[in-house]
Amino acid sequence: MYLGVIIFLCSLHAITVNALGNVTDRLALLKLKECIADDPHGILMSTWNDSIHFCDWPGITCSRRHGRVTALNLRAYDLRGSISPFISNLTFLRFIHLGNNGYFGEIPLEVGNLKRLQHLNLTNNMSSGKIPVSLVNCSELRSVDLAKNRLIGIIPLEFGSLTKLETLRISVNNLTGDIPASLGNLSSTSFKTFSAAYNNLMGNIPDEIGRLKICSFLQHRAINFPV
Ligand SMILES: *[C@@H]1O[C@H](CO)[C@@H](O)[C@H](O)[C@H]1NC(C)=O
Ligand SMILES: *[C@@H]1O[C@H](CO)[C@@H](O)[C@H](O)[C@H]1NC(C)=O
Ligand SMILES: *[C@@H]1O[C@H](CO)[C@@H](O)[C@H](O)[C@H]1NC(C)=O
Ligand SMILES: *[C@@H]1O[C@H](CO)[C@@H](O)[C@H](O)[C@H]1NC(C)=O
Ligand SMILES: *[C@@H]1O[C@H](CO)[C@@H](O)[C@H](O)[C@H]1NC(C)=O
Ligand SMILES: *[C@@H]1O[C@H](CO)[C@@H](O)[C@H](O)[C@H]1NC(C)=O
Ligand SMILES: *[C@@H]1O[C@H](CO)[C@@H](O)[C@H](O)[C@H]1NC(C)=O
Ligand SMILES: CC(=O)N[C@H]1CO[C@H](CO)[C@@H](O)[C@@H]1O
Repeated sequence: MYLGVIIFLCSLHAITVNALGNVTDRLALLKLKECIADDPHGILMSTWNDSIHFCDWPGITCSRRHGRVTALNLRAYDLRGSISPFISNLTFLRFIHLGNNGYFGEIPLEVGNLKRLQHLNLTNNMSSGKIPVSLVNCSELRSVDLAKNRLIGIIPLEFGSLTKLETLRISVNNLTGDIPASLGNLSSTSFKTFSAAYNNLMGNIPDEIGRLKICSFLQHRAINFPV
């Protein structure tokens, strides 16, 4: 009798989570669409509508189990607009690829709420402002590619605590300051690729980073490789 009640409550809970979750996901995607000012190929404007389920919209992948959005892949759609902070409501998101578009404005700090995020690729856009420190809360991150944008400020030293990070590409931006020594702590984990060329970085390259297999500092000012 007790067991039956528990099973009933659990399945009720699962249904509620899904019912609320998929409604939140749909709303978040519509908010992302609202922030697109120009969609020259009409990809979002003419296909992201309720005639088909959002899991079947171009660029969207959902998990079979929960019917929640796990990947957002809008690469090279020539979209121009900003990234809505509502992106953080896609709580099952593991993969974001918005590369080769015209995204401008700041990367919303709310992205830091995406606890399952593993890959973030915003390469070749016009994102400005600072790299949000909140990304350190995405502890599952494997790759972060912010290359070819207009980012300013420093490389957050907190990135040294992203223990699953394999790739960090921040080349071709307008970043300043030092390459944080804390990144050296990653070299003993799975960290393999670090690319920071074409910025306004200064100072020494920490020994540990200099020993990484793939490492690019081309055009790094005041290069001072450790011997
Ligand atoms: C959300 O999930 C519930 C329960 O599985 C389902 O009845 C409903 O149609 C779904 N709504 C959307 C927009 O997917
Ligand atoms: C809604 O999207 C479908 C494809 O997903 C498209 O064929 C249809 O024309 C769209 N409807 C409107 C009103 O844009
Ligand atoms: C979704 O995201 C927005 C912006 O970050 C936030 O204001 C809102 O409370 C979030 N939650 C839901 C359920 O929409
Ligand atoms: C990380 O998340 C915690 C808990 O939600 C929050 O208090 C903290 O401010 C976040 N850190 C950053 C750098 O945003
Ligand atoms: C990001 O996307 C670009 C373009 O699709 C690709 O060349 C690059 O390898 C990606 N970055 C990572 C870290 O996967
Ligand atoms: C980069 O920043 C410097 C110093 O703030 C500024 O003088 C320069 O114009 C910027 N370059 C680009 C390409 O934004
Ligand atoms: C590296 O990690 C250790 C142990 O967590 C910590 O004490 C140390 O301060 C870190 N080094 C840097 C440069 O952040
Ligand atoms: C389509 C578009 O505007 N892409 C831009 C993305 O950002 C890079 C770097 O800022 C530009 O070179 C691209 O033209």
